[in-house]
Amino acid sequence: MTASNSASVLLTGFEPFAGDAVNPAREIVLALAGTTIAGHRVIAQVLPVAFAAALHALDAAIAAERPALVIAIGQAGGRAGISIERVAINLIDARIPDNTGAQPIDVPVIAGAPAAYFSTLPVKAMLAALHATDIPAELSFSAGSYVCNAVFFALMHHLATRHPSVRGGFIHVPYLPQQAAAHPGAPGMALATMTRGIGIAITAALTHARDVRVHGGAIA
Ligand code: PCA
Repeated sequence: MTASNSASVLLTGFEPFAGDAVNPAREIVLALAGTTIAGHRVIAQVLPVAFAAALHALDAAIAAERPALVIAIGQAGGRAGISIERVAINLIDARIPDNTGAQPIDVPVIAGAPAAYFSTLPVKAMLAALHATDIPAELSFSAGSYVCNAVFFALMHHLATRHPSVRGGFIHVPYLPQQAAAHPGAPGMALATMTRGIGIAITAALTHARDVRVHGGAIA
């Protein structure tokens, strides 16, 4: 294990998928690339929406950058707020094919790995920081069973087994307004708002070595 580059944060986003022309996750990470947040340089990596290739690209980016913190970001059309994920599961069950046509049913992300990992980000501190603003945000207990969850799981397994001192996690974001307009009933959020919100979440993650102890959760 080599030392991390304590001065950098790796942010990953995704290319568009499911017929959409844009993915807000890509736009957010490109907007934040090269900026400095809480003394950490932001490095952006756009991942393919492809089960195998996304995991390879993620591993390569972590190996190349040795970041102090890794946050993967994806689009969750239909959600209304910035959605901080708590749990990654070792399961792929693809409702639609990925961008290479692969559509696995009920296979593990990584065979032999644990059933699940928790985010190691201070999720409640991040949520509190967002709730102190006008940006809608929530905790989520499922990142789904598609490429985002697979990247989240692979990220947590990679860090747990190779870089245990490096924290990581996943955040889902809503549709952009132009996407929401094409999906009647689905909420949208402006790119500037999402980008500001992700910046606030990253700042909270970098400035809280431990999470805050406040009530959260959901009854069902
Ligand atoms: N969202 C998808 C994959 C890529 C993305 O941005 C998901 O939630 O799995």
